[in-house]
Amino acid sequence: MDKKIYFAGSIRGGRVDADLYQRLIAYLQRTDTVLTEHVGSKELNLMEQGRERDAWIYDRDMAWLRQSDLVVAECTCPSLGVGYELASAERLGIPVHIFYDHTKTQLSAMLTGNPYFHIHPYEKEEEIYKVLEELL
Ligand code: 6K6
Repeated sequence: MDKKIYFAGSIRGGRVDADLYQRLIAYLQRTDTVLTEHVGSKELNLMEQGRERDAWIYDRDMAWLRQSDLVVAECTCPSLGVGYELASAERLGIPVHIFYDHTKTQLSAMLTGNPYFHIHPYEKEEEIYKVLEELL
């Protein structure tokens, strides 16, 4: 209840699951604060925006990550940025819960092989909400 949650999902890695991110973020927002609401937005500019603008995004996101109580990541669509965020959260000691649809993807061994991460493979979206319900 009233945790600060850093939701991580693919942006430049591909937006095929953007609608799912939006539903998960809306679910989390019923009880908690999602710092990265924009990850579910349809309006995001996916293009590289130059080192300076991207540095602004990086600095802001890392500041949010440092403030967060919990990271929730949807990793069905692989993303370098999400991988970086997960490793950063581990370094900062922030708990990380990773969800992925195991009928669509094989998660990297760098995540499944690391006992730090709480890994939740799912087949149906409803399964994610059940885990989140218990978590929050
Ligand atoms: C919106 C406003 C200004 O710039 C944008 C678009 N870009 C991003 N905005 C916010 N967060 C981003 C942006 N690009 C990547 N991220 C962070 O990295 C998010 O927190 C995602 O979890 C993750 C996605 O990484 P990629 O490698 O798939 O882009």
